[in-house]
Amino acid sequence: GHRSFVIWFTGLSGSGKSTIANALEAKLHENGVHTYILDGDNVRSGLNKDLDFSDESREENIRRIGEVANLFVDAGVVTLSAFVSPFAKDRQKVRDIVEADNFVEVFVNCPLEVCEQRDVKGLYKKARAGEISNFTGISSPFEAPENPDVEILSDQYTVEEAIEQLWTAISKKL
Ligand code: GGZ
Repeated sequence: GHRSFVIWFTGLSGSGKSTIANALEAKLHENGVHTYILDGDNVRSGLNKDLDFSDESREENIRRIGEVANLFVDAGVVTLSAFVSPFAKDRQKVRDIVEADNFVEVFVNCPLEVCEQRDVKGLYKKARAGEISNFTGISSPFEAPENPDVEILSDQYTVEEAIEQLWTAISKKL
C-alpha cells in the first residue's frame, strides 16, 4: 500500500497543468500507485455542469472538487487535480478540507505571454476579441500562489524535467 494525498495543480489556461498531471500519473502507475485525475473534462462536464466562470461559480467549482478529492483520499487514492483555481482563498479552503498534510500545491508557472502565444484552443484570441468574458489572465485575475510546495517553470523545462522535480517532492510522501 501507499499513503494518499492530493496533488493540486494551479496555473493559467495553457500553462501545462493537464500535460504534467498526466505524465506524473504515468510515473505513479509505474510505481504501483493508485491514482485519479480530476480535471475539466470529467468534472465540469458532469458534476459541475451547472457552473460557469463567474467568481462565484469558480469558488463553488473548486469547493466541490476539494470535497470530491477528499473522498478519493479517504478511499486511498493519490488524487491529481488540474484546474486553473485562480483564487488563493479557494485553494486555501481545499487545503483545509483535505488537511494540510494531504495537500501538495503545485504552481505551474508559465508567463501569460507564452500561454497566449501558444493559444492551443484559440481561447485567448476569443477572450481578447471579447467573445469570452471573465477569461483568466485577460479579464479575470490569477492570484499566483505565494508559497507553493512545488513551482514548475513550464516554459523553461521539459515535461520529463518537471516530473523529476515533482517526484523529488512527492515520493517521500508515498
Ligand atoms: C478561464 C476558461 C474560461 C474562462 C473557458 N476563464 O485551457 P482550458 O480551457 O482547458 O482550461 C480552461 C478551463 C478552466 O476551467 P477550470 O475549471 O479549471 O477553471 S476554474 O478553476 O477557474 O474554475 C479553459 C476553459 O476552461 N475556459 N472559459 N472564462 N478558462
